[in-house]
Formats: sequence, C-alpha cells, structure tokens
Amino acid sequence: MANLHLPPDWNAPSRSITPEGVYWNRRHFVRAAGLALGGLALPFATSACGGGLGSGGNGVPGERPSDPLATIPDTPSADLYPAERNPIVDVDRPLTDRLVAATHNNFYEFTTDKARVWENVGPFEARPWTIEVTGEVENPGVWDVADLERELGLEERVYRFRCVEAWAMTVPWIGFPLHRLLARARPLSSGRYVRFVTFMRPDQAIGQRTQPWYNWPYYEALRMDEAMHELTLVATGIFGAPLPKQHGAPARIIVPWKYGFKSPKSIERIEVVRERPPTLWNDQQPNEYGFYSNVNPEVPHPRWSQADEELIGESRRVPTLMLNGYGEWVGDMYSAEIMSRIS
Ligand SMILES: Nc1nc2c(c(=O)[nH]1)N[C@H]1C(S)=C(S)[C@@H](COP(=O)(O)O)O[C@H]1N2
Ligand SMILES: [Mo]
Repeated sequence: MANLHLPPDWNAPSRSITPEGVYWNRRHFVRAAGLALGGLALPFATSACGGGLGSGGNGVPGERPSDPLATIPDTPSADLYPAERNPIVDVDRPLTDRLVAATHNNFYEFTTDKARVWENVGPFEARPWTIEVTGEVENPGVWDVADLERELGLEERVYRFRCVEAWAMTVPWIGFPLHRLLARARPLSSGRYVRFVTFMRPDQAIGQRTQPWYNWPYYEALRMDEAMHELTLVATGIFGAPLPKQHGAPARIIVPWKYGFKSPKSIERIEVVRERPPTLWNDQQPNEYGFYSNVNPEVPHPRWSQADEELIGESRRVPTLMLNGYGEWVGDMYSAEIMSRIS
C-alpha cells in the first residue's frame, strides 16, 4: 500500500516502554493480592482462586467480579498468549499501569462510570463468540473468534490510545490487522466503508437496560482505506493476556490515530457497505463528534481544548500529538478540509 511508508525510527529499540517482564511481575503481584483478597471476600473466593488470573476468571456469572482482572473469559485460544511484540511502531511513552487501564473504561453498555465498568461485566458472556462479515463481499461468513486468533496470527503492538475526553493511555494490544479478516471475506470494489456493530444483550448489560437514550447496539464505521490500513487492529488481548471484558472482550477494533469512540468494543458484525453509514456518537451529538474524529490538537471539542491530555495513572498532562503521533503513517489519507472538521 502506498501509504505504508515507515517512520524513520521504525526499527529503533524500545526506549522508555515498560519491558514485558515488569508487567508480568505486576500480574503475579496482582494474582497474589487477589488470592489474599479472596480469603476475605468469601462469596467469590472459589472462582477467583480457581484458575488464577487470566483463566477461568469469570467468577459467578452475574455477580460482581472479585477483582478487575478476574474478568478475562476462558478461551481455548489462551495458549496463544502472550504474543510476540511487533516493533513496527514504537512509542516514547511509558506503558500505562495494567490495573489503571482495567479500571478506567468507557463501555456505556455497562455504565458511564469509568471506574465501575469492570464491576458490572460479570453477566456478560464474552466467549465463545463469533464475528459475522457481510455486505459487499464475495465470501461472507461467520467466524469463531478463537479460530481467528489461531489462524490469523496474533502479535503485540504498543499504541498510544486517546479518548476524545482528553485522557490517554499507552498499552500493548494483542491482535491481528483487520485487513486479514476482511481479506477472508474478499470485499468487492463496491464496498467503500466498513461498519461495525456490537452486541445487543440488555439481559447481560445493565447499561443497555437503564440507558435507553443511547441507540443500542453501538455502531461505528471507517472508510475502506482506514479499515485496510496496517495499523488498524482487531484486538483480542492486552497486557499479554486475552482481553478482560471491560476492554471489549473478545474482540474490538483499535484505530490508534482516532479518538477512542472510533474503536468499538465486543463487535459482533462487520458490514462492508457502499455509502458512508451513520455512527452512534455522530448521530447522538453531530456538532461534537464527527465521522472522521482524527486526533487533532488544533481542533478543540466545543466544550474543551484538545491541545493536551491526561495520562491516566500518572499525574501529568502532555501535549496531544497530531493524529496521535501516527501522521507519518496515515496523514496522506486526509485532506486539510477533513482535518479541520470537529473532533
Ligand atoms: N461498544 C462500545 N465500544 C466502545 C465504547 C462503548 O461505550 N461501547 N466506548 C468507546 C470509547 S469513548 C473509548 S475511549 C474506548 C475505551 O476503551 P478502553 O475502556 O478499553 O480504554 O472504547 C470505545 N469503544
Ligand atoms: Mo472515549
């Protein structure tokens, strides 16, 4: 692809990224802490201790998970984790703390309270799971996520991730480029946009029951070239393990140069379509959330500046980077007119 020129330092060694060992140690620390807690929180002790973190961690379905990482669903693909890091992109920021990321989530299907999403995901049955790819494609299909993880090849990529609300994190996603899944379905030339639809399960997602003013299920979309871009991932894991439910298990889209709401979680269906489809946040408040929503420090949100951002878990703000720092990769996809649009 013409737009895949590499940044000059693409193969530079990791600089200040927390090395893998550190978060694995942290994980073991958390496991130990979880076991200690399990002794106190009797109703959850058995399930929390059962498989340790990262396996069998669902807890009792419907009940409050015993800890923020006890929300990683069981999966036959668990042996694929951790996956090898692809140094194709590198970032000069330290990794966000794993527990901070797991307790600061936007997933309105469960609650708008970021700190409590993990507490509400207990009833959500995130695995097993299939993704349907349909629409303007030669080979529509329904594929099992665990099979896709095995067959399409998992890799780890450390990306910056920037929410439109001016907070940001730096995390190691695990997954495969979306173009590999689209290639299976073989998009037709009539397919110009790619639409994503998440689940509709009010019985499992309390926010879908109590917040009917959002037009569930969550729907988002990308232009075909954005969807096919090498940086656009289907993430199935984070921090060396399958995704916890609050991060969008079992599979979510990651588009690192766009505001976070363009990265839909727990997707069930991908539709290749001819016309630009409506998207949830743009429908909800078109004057605040555009279709493109490329990270841009120079275009303020109507209610706040986008010039800088808070790094979650760290008490400092840093300047926001144009296209979240991925301009060399994706800048040539956008005209000045598109870049000047609201969020
Ligand atoms: N289905 C769904 N996907 C979603 C959202 C949501 O509410 N529902 N929130 C979005 C927003 S606003 C952000 S910032 C990211 C947050 O991802 P994280 O919780 O894994 O950090 O998910 C995005 N994807
Ligand atoms: Mo967001």
